[in-house]
Amino acid sequence: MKKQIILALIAFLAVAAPAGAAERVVNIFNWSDYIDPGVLADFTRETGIKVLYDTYDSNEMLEARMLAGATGYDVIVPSGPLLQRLASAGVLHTLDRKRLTNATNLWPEIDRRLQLYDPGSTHAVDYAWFTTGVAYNVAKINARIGKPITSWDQVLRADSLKKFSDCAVYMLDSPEDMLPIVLNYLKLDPNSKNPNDLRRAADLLGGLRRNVKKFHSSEYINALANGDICLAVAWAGDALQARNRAREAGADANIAFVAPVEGALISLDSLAIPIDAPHLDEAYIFIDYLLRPDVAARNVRATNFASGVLPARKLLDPSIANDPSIYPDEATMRRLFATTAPDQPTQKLMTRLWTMVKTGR
Ligand code: N2P
Repeated sequence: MKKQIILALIAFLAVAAPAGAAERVVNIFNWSDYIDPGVLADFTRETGIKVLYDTYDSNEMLEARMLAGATGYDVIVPSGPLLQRLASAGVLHTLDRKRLTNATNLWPEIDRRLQLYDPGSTHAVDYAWFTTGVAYNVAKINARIGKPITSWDQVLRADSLKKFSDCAVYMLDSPEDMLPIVLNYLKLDPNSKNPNDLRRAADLLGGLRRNVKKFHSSEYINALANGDICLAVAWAGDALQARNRAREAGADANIAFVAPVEGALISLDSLAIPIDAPHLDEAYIFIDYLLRPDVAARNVRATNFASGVLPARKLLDPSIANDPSIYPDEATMRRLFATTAPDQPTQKLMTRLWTMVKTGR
């Protein structure tokens, strides 16, 4: 009898033990087209931690999830203004930098810029940074206006934009990108929270609606690469991904990206941990892995977004490390502007204006 119990116990343990040694996982919620998939596979190979990976293409999507609570996510990637809102709402874990041994690789200048949103860098580290400009099909634009895109004037004036509507234009579905760009174009403060300024910017964009095929923040990569559209207001790395996809497919679409002369928005996306992250240890291990220079360099190669990890740059081919669309030169740097989070009433106004821009109502 005793022997039977012991045998049963052994059998039970043999079955239960592997399940009991709970599989380690980390739940990641990141922007689409924002990582080298090989990095995720290697992370699991090296650490034994399985990655569950979900994507989004707007801060609004991430914010809605976060405000609904209990996301189950361990690492999220908010842009600056959303980082600012989430940190002040108290829904982010306070980082223990001692647990991020690779944080010493962070680029001091980029870290400083991130502190505009997260004073003291207590809730986040930079993942990537980039400008928002114009991506276009060189041949199709040249056929229509006989020159390249250099100025926002060519995109934000209805009579100019109209010249491209037959080959199709996309704009980002992102009020936090589009409104500041237009404010700057109108020679207003790009960071203005003045309702009248915001209304003027929205009116201008609303006036362009009939020449915009779609407001969307991720489809333009393939649409440009396939030649389905000829121009998009675009995030730098995504524009270059479109260029590379076209090249790899042997398509004749030659895609260029420009940060226009009037100046462009600089944005930073950060790595943060929700306060109720179910796998805190794994979240730290994952973030620390992304801060490894070789890993960060792989992500730059795959995404064409500059990394906040400074030594990664030295590991890149000069064609990437010295591409001013990825790592802007000094002159471009001076023409870049950043924005901060609007307060809640202003955010509401921006959301309402954005619906009007897209629908006319
Ligand atoms: C990646 C887009 C990330 C830039 N496709 C917007 N935060």
